[in-house]
Amino acid sequence: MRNRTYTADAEPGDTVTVAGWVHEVRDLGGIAFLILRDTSGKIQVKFEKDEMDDDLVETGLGVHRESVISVTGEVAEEPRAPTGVEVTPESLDVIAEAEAQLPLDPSGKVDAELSTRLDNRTLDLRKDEVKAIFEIRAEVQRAVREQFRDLRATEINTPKIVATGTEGGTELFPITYFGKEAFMNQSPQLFKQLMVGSGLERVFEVGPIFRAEEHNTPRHLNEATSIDFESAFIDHTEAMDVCEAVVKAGYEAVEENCQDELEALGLEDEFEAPSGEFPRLSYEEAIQRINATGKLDEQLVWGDDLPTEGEKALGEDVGEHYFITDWPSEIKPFYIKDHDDDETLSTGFDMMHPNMELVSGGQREHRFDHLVAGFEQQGLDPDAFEYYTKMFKYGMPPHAGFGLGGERLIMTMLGLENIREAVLFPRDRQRLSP
Ligand code: ATP
Ligand code: AMO
Repeated sequence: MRNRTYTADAEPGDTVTVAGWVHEVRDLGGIAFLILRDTSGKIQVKFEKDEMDDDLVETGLGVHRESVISVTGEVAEEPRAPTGVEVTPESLDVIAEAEAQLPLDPSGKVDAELSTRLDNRTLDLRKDEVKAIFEIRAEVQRAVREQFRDLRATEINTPKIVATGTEGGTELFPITYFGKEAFMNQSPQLFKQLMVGSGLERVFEVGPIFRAEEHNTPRHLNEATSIDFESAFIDHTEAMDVCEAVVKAGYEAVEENCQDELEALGLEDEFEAPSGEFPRLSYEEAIQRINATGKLDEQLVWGDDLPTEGEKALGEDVGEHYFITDWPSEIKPFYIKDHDDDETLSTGFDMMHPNMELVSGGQREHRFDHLVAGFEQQGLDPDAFEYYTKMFKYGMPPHAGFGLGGERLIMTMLGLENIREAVLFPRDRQRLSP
């Protein structure tokens, strides 16, 4: 529609054609109002029954809520209208009539279950507070990309159909690939590492990862978005610096550019970009502090992975984003490098929003012999990874990086209770369509 005006741009005195959805019709007798909604906002359309063409009034007031219409008419100032202006229609077209019964109420007056909302995402995203989540998600991704570009990283795209997994065999989705066994990729880990040895040196990717997670939880998806970074010639502490900068850039962009969206979510007063350095706790300190809270039934000992309740207790204790560093080597994957002076300690790190894990990363094992030995220690067959290991024989620089969960970042930033709210069409154990 070449001559369309967005409702937010309609100025008094203009003759406009606005197009959008019928949000509400209020018939007060002699006068009636239709509220028209488009992506920019809402506008009041006024019907004065005695002064207007009967057909126009009948069509305008008879149309079902959520139908798509266009209205042409003059804009006038009207202090009693919700936005201070209104349109008096000269003509009105019903472009796509909606059924009278809707599976959910986009005006938000009637609450709907999350599953009903997810089954009807098109209608669900007509609500300002739901649309706001995805506007914010887009802004965070834009800011994250810009931050990586400022750090001279090159955006890459790696295959999602692969021959081997990297993050634990039980979480793989197998597929058939021309009669051969293949998998949906769990992480771009090995590909991003291969690229730091290429002429690119420093890379990032924002893309899907697939995990056949064992549990259906409010913070696990079976298809998630991983924000990955990898760079030659940096160590794990520098990777942590980048990780912190990227997360802060996301928050700052939202604070700067998404005030309307924060308001739609009721977060305008409480939203705050993190300032100051994220504390860096060693794993050893972390388990001591968790034990000291007394919130776990059993005390943690060196070598234990941190249970969900432990993470929660520590998060409450620390109260801000923080890193956990120096994990025991045995609970970190084969590609993570150990400390040179203590091979029981790894350079792996996690970054926590106080409520949950957002990031894993570390310095990588770049020495061919150590890498192959690491595979064997973790019971993996180095031959299956030959496409990866062989490049470590031809000049692989020291390197480090991390993977940041895109949906967990949005979920924790906006205080969403369920990670599915941060995904348009989430994939979980029960949900394969839409
Ligand atoms: P990673 O991405 O490294 O797997 P994660 O954040 O997914 O980390 P956590 O969420 O910390 O892992 O979970 C730790 C362990 O607890 C995992 O094995 C996970 O499957 C399990 N777990 C998480 N939530 C639940 C739950 N509600 N019930 C039972 N087990 C759970
Ligand atoms: P990890 O397995 O910890 O590390 O994944 C990195 C981050 O991705 C997010 N994430 C998920 N989010 C939602 N649902 C899931 N099922 C899910 N799985 C992971 C989390 C997690 O912290 N290769 C390493 C990264 C690296 O070392 O560079 C990796 O994949 O926020």
